[in-house]
Amino acid sequence: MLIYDTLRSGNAWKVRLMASLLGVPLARRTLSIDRGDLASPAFLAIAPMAHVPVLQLPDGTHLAESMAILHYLAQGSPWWPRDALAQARVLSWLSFEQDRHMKPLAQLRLNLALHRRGDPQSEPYAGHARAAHAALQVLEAQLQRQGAQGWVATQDHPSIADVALYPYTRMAPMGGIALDPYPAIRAWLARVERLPGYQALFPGQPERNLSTAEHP
Ligand SMILES: N[C@@H](CCC(=O)N[C@@H](CS)C(=O)NCC(=O)O)C(=O)O
Repeated sequence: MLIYDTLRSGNAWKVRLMASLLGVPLARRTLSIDRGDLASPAFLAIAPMAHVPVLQLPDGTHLAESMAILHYLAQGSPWWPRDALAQARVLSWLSFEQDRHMKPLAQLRLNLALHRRGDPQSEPYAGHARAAHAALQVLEAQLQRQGAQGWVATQDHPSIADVALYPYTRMAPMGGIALDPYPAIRAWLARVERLPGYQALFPGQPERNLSTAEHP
């Protein structure tokens, strides 16, 4: 299979991380938003939503949206529980990630760190920071409830909810959101990073997870 991504997309990082944790080989076609690749007719033909990540499936068709792709990749593995209620709990946290967690954290990182534009004290960035901290407080409380051995939505084995929530939580400091007030989150990030098959944003270079350097 092949993933269409961009160099720094956190949503695409979820997919590469999932594939690596599952031991599924994934080829990579890295596009550039600045070059206009995501608006090109060729990309829109396979990705009507005009966003990465997009996964090319073995039959040559394509699948968009990180949550859908994680769900597809994890079928038949312990990352997607068998029990219907356990599945529903995972879906709750995927929904939280898309609705309340990813957007403020992604906007802060994109504008303040990657594009170096915007005043963190002014709107909309101050509002994004409030929303980001509110989301991290929810995640912190959940991880504390789950206990030191538990995961975001499951107990015995991590799920696609952990994969979905990892990248933008990990990169939160890039957008000025320090993780010091969130001890359970910091312990959970470290546990994810110790999982066999863990893959950094730049494979093999975990020290660059928060880097803004331009070179690939
Ligand atoms: N809900 C989507 C969000 C995908 C998304 O926002 N992708 C960004 C990169 S991280 C993108 O393609 N942006 C293109 C643009 O802004 O033009 C998902 O979870 O996959």
